[in-house]
Amino acid sequence: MASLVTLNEFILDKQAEFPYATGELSRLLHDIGIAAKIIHREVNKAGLVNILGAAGYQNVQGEEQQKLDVFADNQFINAFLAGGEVCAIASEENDDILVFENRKEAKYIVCFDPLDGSSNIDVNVSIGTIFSIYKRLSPDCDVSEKDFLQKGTEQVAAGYVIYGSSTMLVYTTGHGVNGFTLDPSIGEFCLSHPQIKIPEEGKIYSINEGSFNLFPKAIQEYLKWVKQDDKSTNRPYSARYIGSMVADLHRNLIKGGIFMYPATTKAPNGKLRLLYECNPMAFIVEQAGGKATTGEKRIMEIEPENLHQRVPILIGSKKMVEQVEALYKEYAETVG
Ligand code: AHM
Ligand code: MG
Repeated sequence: MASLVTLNEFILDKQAEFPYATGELSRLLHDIGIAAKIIHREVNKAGLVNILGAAGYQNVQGEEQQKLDVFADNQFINAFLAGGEVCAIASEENDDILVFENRKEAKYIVCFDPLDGSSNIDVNVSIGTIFSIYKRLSPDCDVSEKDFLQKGTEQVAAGYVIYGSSTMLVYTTGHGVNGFTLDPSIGEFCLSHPQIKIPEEGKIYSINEGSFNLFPKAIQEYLKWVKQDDKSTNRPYSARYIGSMVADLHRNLIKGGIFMYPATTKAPNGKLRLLYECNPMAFIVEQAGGKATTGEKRIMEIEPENLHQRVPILIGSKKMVEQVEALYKEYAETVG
């Protein structure tokens, strides 16, 4: 029987491949693994304890915060505070960046969504954590919001944790994507999905189709196309959408597919946040061989303007994303 490789062993092995590595990023990834295990524990007993439901106040986007959102946010902040490699964080749950005291020498900043898809908590559907790690820009001065407004191409590492039928941590440092499944009996994330590659093509499309009438023409035409019957192109495709980006994307990463949260006439920038939802997922999917775009521009090349900025996103199997991009181009030319 092949021996188990734990997340920590894997991180240390990778660090050893880089003779000048200081171990700071390794320690930071290790801290994220610890926070993820604590959140896993709470998510799993969420139905048992009085933790379900709203915390009674709203976050910066005017959405109601769930108790578990607050709990998860605090776990990550505590893990970074204890670790010492992070000088500041930005999170979906906090209006402004949080600068840690006495961490001026720390190299890294982290953007994260502590519990994405939180409207699914009360109904026992998979939820996730998303994180994105950058080097601070200003080593000698105080860290500021500017340090967070870096393009996705500058990410040092990114990943997500999915709290599903099992809990998994998937991450990249720009050398491929690896997935680790939590074995609760030993409390360790174990390498279960080495070098994940997203199939070039798939037959799953994931989108909130209830908004069909509000979508751009390119998306509407694609949605009509996927439903047609045509053996040679494997159509009709399968619709799969549970409203948890991490879970919807994780499935498509493994099986092949496209996830779309486009602009709508009501929300011209879409819904999902560039810094802590789209960029990290784009980094992972590109590292697995897929693509992520707004329809017109590569997600990771967008110059961020503010912390909670939203962008439209089409992400997944390369050929599927390229087909929708071609439709965007076609309809832009028709209008232009
Ligand atoms: P959240 O960050 O408030 O949880 O919202 C993000 C979630 C994503 O996980 C998911 O893809 C999307 O919202 C679903 O939105 P909709 O209900 O509009 O389809
Ligand atoms: Mg979110």
